[in-house]
Order: sequence, then structure tokens, then C-alpha cells
Amino acid sequence: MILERSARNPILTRASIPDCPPEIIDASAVFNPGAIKLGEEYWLLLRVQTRGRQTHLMRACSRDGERFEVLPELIRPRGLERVRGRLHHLYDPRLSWLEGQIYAVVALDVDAGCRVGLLRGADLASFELLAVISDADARNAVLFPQRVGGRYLRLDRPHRGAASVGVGSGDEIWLSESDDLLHWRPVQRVLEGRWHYWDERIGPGPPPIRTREGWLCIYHGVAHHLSAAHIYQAGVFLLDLEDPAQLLARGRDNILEPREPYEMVGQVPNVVFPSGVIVEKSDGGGFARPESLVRIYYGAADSSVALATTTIAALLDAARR
Ligand code: BMA
Repeated sequence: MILERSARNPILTRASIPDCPPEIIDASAVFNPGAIKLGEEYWLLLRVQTRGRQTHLMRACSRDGERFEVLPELIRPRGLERVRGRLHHLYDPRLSWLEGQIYAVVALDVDAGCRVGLLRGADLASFELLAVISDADARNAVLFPQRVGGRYLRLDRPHRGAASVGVGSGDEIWLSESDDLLHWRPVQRVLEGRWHYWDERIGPGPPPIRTREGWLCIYHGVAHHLSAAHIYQAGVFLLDLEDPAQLLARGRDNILEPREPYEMVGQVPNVVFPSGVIVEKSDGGGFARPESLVRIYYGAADSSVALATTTIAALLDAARR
């Protein structure tokens, strides 16, 4: 088994969400969290949904990475009035620690479709919108935790062929670069969906992990050839350290798929959606250690938050298999 689910799964459910009137009364769902470790504390930035199907951000804190307490307070990023058109939802934050600040890459639902936004803050409570960093329709993007060759990098997933899923989606992950985090240029496609198999449509998950063997990336793949369902799963691939446009390896199989009742039943059935990762140990050079514990936080059935653990070595193995 590559990933081991927490015995406490789902670690957060709608029952964990304190009322926060007037916005949140008897929340409907909590899922797709961003994750970050600050000192000895584990933090999750949560996508909380109300019974009006409105979306809010809340945060949760833990001392052990497994038992989280949700703070009874909404996170309200500043500067959202700069988003063009009416902003309906802000969600799926991917958190990165970069050059002494916390960044969150978020999806923004506007009338024209979906855009990617970049938030920055000294802590999780003080986010400000830096910029909308996609012109065209896009939802999933994630920052690399450091510059590579002087450039900021991200993985993103341009939308195309909305087809059967009804909302924008795509089957390619691209590497893009920037000098200032505000203006981005596509570099190269790094991964394509594999039609007929587990990852037909794909999108980046949590931030890439720097290992001595390359950038280890967790992504989600959707199988929809089974016609009755869209099955969201997680997988891994590896990009070259110096030149992350080069794909070194990609696992054949998924590493996590909906098997438990809380993953198979909910608002959107059959979904595991990895969005946060915490690596416990790095070596002196800042590379994740092979034996390090890795905590992967994921949304389950668009209803709750779950946790699975593994090691860097096991993920590298899975990428090469
Ligand atoms: C994706 C995103 C996620 C969601 C998933 C499953 O396209 O919208 O936010 O969790 O679908 O519904």
C-alpha cells in the first residue's frame, strides 16, 4: 500500500465547522484544503460550503497533523474587488511557503467562467489578492515553493473541451514561468491525459516537492469513460530538478482512489481530490528526505477532508512504476 488512510478519516466533516453567523449556519460541506506547517503547528485552509451553496474560507489548526480544530472565523482576503466581473466563489487554495510569505493559488468563479487568483499573506488570516494570473478559463494551478533558474514556476491546467463534465476542465498540465509572480508565460506541456485509463482529464494537486531525484508532483486524474461516473483519483509524476519542463517519470497506476464510503458517497460521489501536502523532514540542502513522512490532505466526495500518509521514497517508487 503506497498511501495509508488516517484511522480518524474523515478528519473534518461539516460537523467540525462552527457556526459563523450570518455567513455560516449549519455548514453543508468542507473539502479540498490547502495545507502548511508553520513552526510546530499544522494548518489547513478550508473550502467551506453553506446550504446556500456559497463558498467561504476558514482555517483549522493542529499539533499532530491529524486532529484539527476549526477556528470560528472566516478568512476574508483583501483586494477581491479587483477581480473583474462578479466573483461567485473563491476555492481550492493550494498553499506554498515562498521567500518568507504564504501564497495561496485559488480558483475564482466569475460570470465569464473560472480564473486563477494568487493570494499572499504573512499568515493565513491576512491574505490579499496579488493578481488574477490567468486570462483564459482555468481552475487548477500551483506554485513551486522556490525559484528555479531565477524564475518563479507554476503548474497549471488550461481548460479546453468542456465536453461531458459541464464545467471547464482539461487534459494537459503545463509548466509556466514568471519574473514577478504577476505576469506568466507558458513554457511547455509536461503531462497529458491518458484517454481510456485512470487519468483522462488531469490537473495539478498540492505544490511540487523538491527531492534529490527531481520535483515530485501529486496530481488528480479523472476517469470518465465509465460513463455513469467521473472518478477522481490521485497520482504522481517526477520532473527534472534543474529543468522542470522535462518529465522524468510518471506512475502507471493511481496512488489513491475512492474506496471508503466517505469518498464514494457525498455531494459529488467518487472523489478524492489531493490539495495539500506536508513533508516532515528535509536534509541540509532543503531536499525532502526519502524516509520522510508525507501527509496528503484531500477532499473526499466534495463533502469532507481526509488524510493519507506515505513516504517520499514510496511516492518516488510509485512515479517510476
Ligand atoms: C474539480 C474541481 C474540484 C472538485 C472536483 C470534484 O473539477 O471543481 O473543486 O472537488 O471537481 O467535483
